[in-house]
Amino acid sequence: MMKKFLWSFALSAIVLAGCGKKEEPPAPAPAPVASAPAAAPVNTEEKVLNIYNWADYVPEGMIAAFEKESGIKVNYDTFETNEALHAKLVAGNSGYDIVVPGSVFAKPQIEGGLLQPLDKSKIPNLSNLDAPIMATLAAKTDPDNKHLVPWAWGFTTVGINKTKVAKALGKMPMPENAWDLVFKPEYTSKLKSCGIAYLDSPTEIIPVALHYIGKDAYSNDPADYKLATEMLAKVRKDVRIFSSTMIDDVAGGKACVAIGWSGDMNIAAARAKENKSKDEIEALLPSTGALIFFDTMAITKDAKHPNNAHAFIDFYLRAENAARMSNEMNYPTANKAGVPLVKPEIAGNKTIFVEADYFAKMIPPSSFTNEAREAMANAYNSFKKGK
Ligand code: N2P
Repeated sequence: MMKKFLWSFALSAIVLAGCGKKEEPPAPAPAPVASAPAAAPVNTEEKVLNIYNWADYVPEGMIAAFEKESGIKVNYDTFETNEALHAKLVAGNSGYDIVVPGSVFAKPQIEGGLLQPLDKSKIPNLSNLDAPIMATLAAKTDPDNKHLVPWAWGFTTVGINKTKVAKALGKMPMPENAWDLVFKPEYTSKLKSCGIAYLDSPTEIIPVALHYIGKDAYSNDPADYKLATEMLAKVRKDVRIFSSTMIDDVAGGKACVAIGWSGDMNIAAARAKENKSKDEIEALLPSTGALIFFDTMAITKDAKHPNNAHAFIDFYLRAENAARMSNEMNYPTANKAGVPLVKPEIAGNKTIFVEADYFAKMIPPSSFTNEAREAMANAYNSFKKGK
C-alpha cells in the first residue's frame, strides 16, 4: 500500500513538472542527522515575465493562455529591428527576460555575454524541434544549442501589390528577377508612382543590396559596401517609405512594392482580403534567391525571472503552439512536432514553407562582425539621407 502511494506520488510529480506547472513536491522528510537537509529548489520568483519580441509575431490569445495556465503575468513589448533590440541588450538592464534576436545578431550577443545559457532540464519540449535545423544553428551560431530556441524562420524578399504594380508598369513586363523591382531604375522610376517601401534597417537592406550586385550578402569588404551604396543611390529618389509598419503600408495601399519579410507580406495579403480590397498582394520568390532569417528566443544575462522564462519557452515549444504561430503569422516553424498540425493551405503556400528547389537557391543567414555592422549602418544612413 505504502509502496504504491509513493510510486504514484513520484509519477504525478514528474507529470506536473512536464506540464510546466509551478507546484513543487513537498519537501522530503528530514533525514535523521543533526544538520538541516538541503531544501528542494523552489521557484521564488515573482509571477512576472517580460518578453520583447518582433511585432506581429505571436498568435492572438497565446500570451493570455500562458498567463491563465501559469499564473504568471506577461508584459509583452515589441520591436521592429534587430538594431533596436541590440541597442537595449548592449545598454544592459533592459528589464526583459526573453528576447528574440535574429540569429545574425544572436551570435555576437552570445559572444558578448548578453544572453545566458538555457537550463535544458526545464525545457522538455526541446525534443519537438527539428534536429537538422538545430544542428545548423549549433554549427553556425550557437555551439551545442546552449542559448537559442527558434521562434520562427522566414525570408526577406520583395512583396507586391500585383494589381497596382501591373498598372504602374503598363506595357513593361514583370522582370525575371523580382529584386529589379526595388533596385533597378527602369522599374523603380515607374513604381515610385504607387509607392516603394524599404524596411527601415541597415542590416535588412544592405545585405539584400549586396546580394543584388552579386556580392556576399554578409561581406566584410569595404569595397563591396561602396558598390552597394552606389547602386542604392541610383534608386534613392524613387523610394517613398522607410517603413517600420510594413504590413499596414502594403495592406493599406501606401506602398505597391516592398522589401519586406515573407510572413508579413502574407499577412498583408490576408488583411487586404479581409478589408475587401480588390488588390492582390503577394510575396515573391526572386530568381536569384531571397535572404533567410532565423529568429530565436533567448534569456537575457540579467533576466530577473529566468524560471518563468524557461516555463514560457517550454510552453511555446508545445506542438500545438508552434503550429498556431505558422497558421496565424504565416512563418514556418522549426518545431517538427508542430508541422503536422499546420493547416494545408499554409503548409502548401510556397511563399511560407518554400519548396526544396527554391530553398536551395536561398541565402542562409551568417552573422555580422561589429565592423560590418558599423559599415552597414554608415552605408545605409548615407543612402537614406541621399548623400
Ligand atoms: C515579424 C517578423 C519578423 C521577421 N512580423 C524578421 N526577423
